[in-house]
Amino acid sequence: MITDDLFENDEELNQIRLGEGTLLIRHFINEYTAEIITEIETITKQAPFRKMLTPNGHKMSVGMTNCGNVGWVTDLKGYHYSQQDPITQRHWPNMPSLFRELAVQAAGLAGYPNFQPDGCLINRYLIGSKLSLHQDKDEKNLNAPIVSFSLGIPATFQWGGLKRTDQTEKLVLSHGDVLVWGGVDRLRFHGVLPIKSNNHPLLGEQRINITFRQLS
Ligand code: MD6
Ligand code: FE
Repeated sequence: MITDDLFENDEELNQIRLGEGTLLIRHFINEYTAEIITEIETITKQAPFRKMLTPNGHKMSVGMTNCGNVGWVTDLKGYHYSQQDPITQRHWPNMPSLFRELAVQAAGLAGYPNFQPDGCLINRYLIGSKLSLHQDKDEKNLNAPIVSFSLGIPATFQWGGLKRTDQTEKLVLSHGDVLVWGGVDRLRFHGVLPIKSNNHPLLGEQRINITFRQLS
């Protein structure tokens, strides 16, 4: 049937293989974004966005918080995962089941059928916020992928290689896009260029990125 074929092609067009272990799925969470934003509002009432200190004492320009069993934090002692929010000394808010379901589904599409996220880092970028080139290597289980949701105004993402000095490709991540990466790509360097002035109908002058991680 023609309509089915068109639909399938459409789905395939939205899936872009960036590397052997990496799949970009454009618009994957589009129809859930309003609900996701409501969940983020609930989470940030309990665990507000804060600008953390890097180990060498720089305040990050990105506001961060977490939900789930474990959350990523940085302070003068280094990067680590913690079950408690260092501001409130309480557990991080629960990971909403919608978040988990969508992240597990995206991981499955990308070829990671056993993804069990237990931590979820939520980043808030205002105009000018950036994230320097880094590797995500604080997770004990480097076999599990990371799943990343983008919401709000677009970002230019830098997608590098396994060495910091490797050339980077630029990639625009827009509202509703999901990026899944693991396997041979798991330790690639990556970053976010300073966010350009823009406005999004649901989030205004903000970009929110949610990354799901499996620690165990
Ligand atoms: C961001 N994302 O998109 C930052 N890390 O705002 C990350 O640093 C990231 O998207 C690991 C895996 C996927 C990511
Ligand atoms: Fe990262």
